[in-house]
Amino acid sequence: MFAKGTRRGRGALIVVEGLDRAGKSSQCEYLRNFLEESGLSVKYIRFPDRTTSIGRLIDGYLRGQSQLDDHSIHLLFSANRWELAKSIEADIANGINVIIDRYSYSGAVYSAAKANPSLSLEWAWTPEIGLPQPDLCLFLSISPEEAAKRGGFGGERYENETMQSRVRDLFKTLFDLQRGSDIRTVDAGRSLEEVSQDVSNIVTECIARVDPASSLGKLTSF
Ligand code: Z5A
Ligand code: MG
Repeated sequence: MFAKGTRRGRGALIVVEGLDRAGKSSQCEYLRNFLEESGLSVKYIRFPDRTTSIGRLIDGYLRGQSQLDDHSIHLLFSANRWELAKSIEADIANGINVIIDRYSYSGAVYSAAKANPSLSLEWAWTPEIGLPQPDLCLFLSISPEEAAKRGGFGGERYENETMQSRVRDLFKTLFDLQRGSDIRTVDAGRSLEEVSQDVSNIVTECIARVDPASSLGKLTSF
């Protein structure tokens, strides 16, 4: 917990990642409330941000209403992050803690999971280089069996067994390549309360550790 009004300097950038139905959005909402109740300023962003003009193109693609080349849609997902990058940096500099629901890690692995020979993980990561680097990435890990208990796949593109199993492997590969990043795996197959207890503990540690005078890093190449 944080004493009200005692923190000065920059906020922390916290990313929540994971497979389909791992509970990312539920945990982001919980975390937002937890930090607000602790007296901290918080903003919650989710990617894709379907409200911008780029986001609307992505939304149409995910719903199967439009067809796009794999590279084109990949670059739109990345552009959707770049269009918010400056405002994320400004919020962090102004002392706001920013929670992001899916980020560059999802961006790279979902596109690479298509197994398109000209869209490798490295190619997919390249447009992410230079975006704000999270102070913490929480990976909510869930088995396919536990995820299935939370309801069947929805109607959106990528919501099928083959994609999800490739995505699981690629997250591992990508995280192994992230030198110097704080990536923490949380067992998300437990109750909402158990998962949120771990999430709030890890985030509390992260916020306490971030040097208020430091500047936010940038994502780098492998
Ligand atoms: N995508 C991409 O390709 N490239 C990119 O750059 C980005 C994304 C950013 C849409 O993402 C797709 O875009 C996604 C990746 C791709 N494709 N797939 N698959 P999205 O984030 O908009 O998708 P979503 O539908 O919001 O999220 P989600 O991943 O499917 O769900 P979630 O946020 O992880 O879970 P939730 O909504 O919090 O919970 C799901 C259900 O489980 C819900 O009924 C909860 O009440 C329940 N739940 C949650 N936690 C628990 C626990 N602990 N116990 C029991 N039940 C629980
Ligand atoms: Mg979600």
